[in-house]
Parts: sequence; structure tokens; C-alpha cells
Amino acid sequence: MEYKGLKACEAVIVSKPSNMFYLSGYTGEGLALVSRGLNAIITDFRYVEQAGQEAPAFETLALEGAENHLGKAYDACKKQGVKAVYYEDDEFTVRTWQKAVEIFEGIELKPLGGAVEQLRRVKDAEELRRIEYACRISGETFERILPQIKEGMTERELARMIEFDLYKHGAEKMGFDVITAAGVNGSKPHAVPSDYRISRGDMITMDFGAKARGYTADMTRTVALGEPGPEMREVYAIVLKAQRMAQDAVKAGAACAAVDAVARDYIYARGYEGKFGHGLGHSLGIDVHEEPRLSALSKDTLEENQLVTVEPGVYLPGVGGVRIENTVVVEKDGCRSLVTPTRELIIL
Ligand SMILES: [Mn+2]
Repeated sequence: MEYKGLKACEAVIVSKPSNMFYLSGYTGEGLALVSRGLNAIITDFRYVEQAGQEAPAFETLALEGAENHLGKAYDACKKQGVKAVYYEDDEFTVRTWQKAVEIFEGIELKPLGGAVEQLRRVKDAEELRRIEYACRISGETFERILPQIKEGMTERELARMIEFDLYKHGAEKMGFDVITAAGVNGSKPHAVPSDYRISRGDMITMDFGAKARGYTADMTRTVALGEPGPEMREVYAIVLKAQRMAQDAVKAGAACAAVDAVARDYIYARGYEGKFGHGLGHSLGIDVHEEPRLSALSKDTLEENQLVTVEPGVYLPGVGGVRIENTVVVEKDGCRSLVTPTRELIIL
């Protein structure tokens, strides 16, 4: 972390797991204290060894006796002459905040206001490498899974197959719950895999991403088992065109809302107004959803080395749905997809 903005009399306490990991590399429980004079992980006996290994640039302060995390942070701040402490206002519960107000007597508590998330928007070379790796694993899993999709298999079986393959090839976790949605279930953008059995003529949407080395991939492909009907074929062609046009519009300097509009305007003009009810995409990294977002509401402009997903979809209740999603790195004059399997319709 760059501490440039932090004055000598200020400190930051962070307990959101993704922010702790970003600042220190630590993945256990507890909190990270960042100040000019001291960077520390405050944790209990269970995580002391782990903290030392994962966060070598941080001191480990272990709780003793009846000590609690905030109390330990307060003592360390007092020793450093800290006068103001920034806390994660979107992470603290009301109860934690009340406790903090009692404990931090004589030290001002200030909201951090998402400052760490702000730093996380633009990725450094190592972060890009990790996300590229997570996307590669995910794409390879997709290719390996395709020949294994059979009529009569349930959505849940398919989801577990995807997970197992990801784990087998380097995933340490799932970036988020795997989505598999076949036939009419495809109209639910965030469908939960069910015991529905995949049948011939179904479109099957698979949305998943490995988490590897702390960073997450995100990709979606919709494939067909046997010939889909003419309506779903047309929907697929529209979503594919929208995805290509929007991805081609991603570059440093592009307004997020304008990129969203490229896909949205095309889909709406082809007769599917209201059938693409979510934003075009989001950034990702340690978390699967980060800023900036590609949405009509966004005021952001894309910057080099940010990542965004480009994932238009069309959802027709009672009929089915199609979504195609790539994760791309924003570059000076365009973007590069880290998800490489074909976007063309695959008929199994
Ligand atoms: Mn996504």
C-alpha cells in the first residue's frame, strides 16, 4: 500500500478479508493496522504462525488473556501517538462501531470511505498475472467439461463436475457459487443449480470462475445440447453480437455507461427491450464484484489495467436465456480477453 495520503498521526484499521489480503497478504481472521510507524496483524493464537508467513512485512500482535482486537489496536495507536483512526464504514456493524467509540477514547474515528477499494481498481502486474491464471484454469475447465455434458444429467451434477475440475487444476476456492441453468431455467440470470435434468434441445448457461492465488476469474458460456429452436438461436446471435460490439468498445478513456449502452441499445433495438435487466459488467480481482461497473448508472471512465467483465444476456421467462461473458483487461487502445474459449454457439 502507498501510505502517501496517511499522516504520521493517522492510522487505518481494516478487517474486511479482501482488504486485509490486499494490504498484507494475510488471509486469516483478525484485523490489520496500518500506520507510518507500525504495520501489524492483530489476531489470536490460532492464526499467529499463518500471519507471520503470509504477511512478512507486518508485525504480528497476538491477543493475550482478555484482550480484544480493537483494544489491542487502540494500545498500539496510543504508543505511536496516533490521533485519528480510519475504519471501514461499510464493514463495521453498529455494535462494533459502538464498541470502537468506547475503546478509542481520545482518538478520532474517521470513515475510510472505500479508500482501499479505490486503490484496488487498477491492477498491478502481479495481480494481472494471477487473474489471467484463474481465467486460464476456468477456460480449460470449460473445454474439458463440454464432452462430458450428457442428456439426463442434472444441473447440480454439472455444477459439481465443473467445481471438481477447477479444484483439480489449481483452484483454491470458487470465486462464487457455480451457476448452471438449462432450458427454461436459463431465464434466471443467477439461477441456482437444481435437480432439473438436461434434455435435448436445451440451452445450458454455465457461469463460474476459479479463485487461485487469491484472485478470481469470471466467465459465462451458453451452449446447446442438440439443435436449439429458432428463437433461442436468434437470441444467441443477438447476445453474441452485443457482446462482441461491447467488448470492442472497451478501452482506456471509454465511459462505463457508454460501453453498457453499446450492448443494451443493440439488444433493445432487436426487440428485447427489458429482457437484459442487469448491468453489462463489473470489475473483479480479490472479490468477484469490484469497481468500476459497466452500467447505465456509472459515472466512471475506464483506465488502463482495470479489469471488467462484458456479459450481456437475454432472459425470456418460460423459454430460456443466453449470457456470454468474458473478463477483459483494459488497455490503451482496446482490451484483451483473459477468457479464451470460443464465443460462437457450441452445439453438443
Ligand atoms: Mn460476472
